[in-house]
Amino acid sequence: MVSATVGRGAVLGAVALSLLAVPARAATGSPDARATSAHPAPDSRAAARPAPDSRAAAARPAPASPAPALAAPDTTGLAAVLGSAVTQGAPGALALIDDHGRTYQATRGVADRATGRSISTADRFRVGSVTKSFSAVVLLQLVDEHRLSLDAPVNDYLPNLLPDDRITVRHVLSHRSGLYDYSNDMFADSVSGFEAVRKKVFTYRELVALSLKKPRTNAPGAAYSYSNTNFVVAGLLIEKLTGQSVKTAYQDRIFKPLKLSDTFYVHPDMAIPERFARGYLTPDAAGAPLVDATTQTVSWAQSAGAIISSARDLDTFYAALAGGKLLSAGRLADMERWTKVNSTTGYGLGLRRRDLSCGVSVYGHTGAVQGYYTYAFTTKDGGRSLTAVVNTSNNAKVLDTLAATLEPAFCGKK
Ligand code: REY
Repeated sequence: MVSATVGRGAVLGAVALSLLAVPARAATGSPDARATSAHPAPDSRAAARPAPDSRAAAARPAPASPAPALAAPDTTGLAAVLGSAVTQGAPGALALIDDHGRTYQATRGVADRATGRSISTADRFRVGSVTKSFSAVVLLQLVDEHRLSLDAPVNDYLPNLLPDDRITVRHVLSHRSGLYDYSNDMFADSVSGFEAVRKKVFTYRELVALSLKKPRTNAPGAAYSYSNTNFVVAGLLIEKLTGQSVKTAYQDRIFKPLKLSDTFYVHPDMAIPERFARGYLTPDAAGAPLVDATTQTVSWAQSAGAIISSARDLDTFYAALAGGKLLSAGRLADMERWTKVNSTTGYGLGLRRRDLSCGVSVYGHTGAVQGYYTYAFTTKDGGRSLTAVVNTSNNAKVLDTLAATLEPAFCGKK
């Protein structure tokens, strides 16, 4: 189903409406859902955003070179991509675009295989490594507050934590530390690996110790090598510098100021607060039944991947970040200094950049945690955001398909 509506407050209403009224239109490939929406109120986003505080007022980045004009989202194309994900084995798929306060949504399949409840864009889910953007924002706020220096060694703040004093905070946040990703070994067999940690509670230092059993992947700063260990170190830094849990830091610095009412950090609790899509891990053995992975501590990831959120909240988060509401212009520029990952992808500090076929680049993160894949990206100015989610993981075809939501969302019809 596809639908569009205007203004943040109307989203939930539109979900209910789309469940009742839209499937036939979506299924028959009838005209783009935008045609049915009311006139967009240009300032509806502004009304729904948190009131600017002093940080925000000081923080708006200087306007960069104008971004290319965006084509209207292709909601029919977006819904077709979600349909492919379901055909490839995802129980359900959802996408929510916020374009300057006007929302477009598409859903396919179910949130719960037992009850058959249709998935909804209002459903909460585990965001996986999208959490890394939240952790980076907290640390960059601490840089703004002169409590942390990006080019200082991690060991200056956490004496003797790492075996190499040359590893800096910037190396860690850009995945250039060379710290081995302990999760590679943990999930070598996907289902038994998951079941072994589903209920476990790790300390950050235990996770770092797992990483340090293996040689570093590169000298500090020498290469990009994605590793959850880096964002476990980020969690340790947050707790050391703030004297608070990461939960409190996320809440006080991001969730509450942005009024992210669907966003939680419940570690080590195992449940997702209502209401949520159940997540199903795809076993490695072809044809084996999906494993309901919804309930877990996510202690293996914590500050690298344990946040729970919704599409609306992730759209709001990245729009606020890109719009200068969370960081000073200088720190946002630090976050957007790119290490090349491949020809169309860069990694900043807890932030990915994807270059699309239409010349538009988008900024956000991807997430993979047992049962859920997430894509959450926004434009340079935060004007248009997309969150797309499937409630399965360990399915490479579905992950590739989910990546294909970016083109219809930001480039429009082909
Ligand atoms: C962890 C394994 C992937 C997921 C990971 N996720 O590092 C971080 C991220 C937090 O980038 C698991 N894969 C799956 C396997 C592969 O078990 N054998 O797909 O559910 O979001």
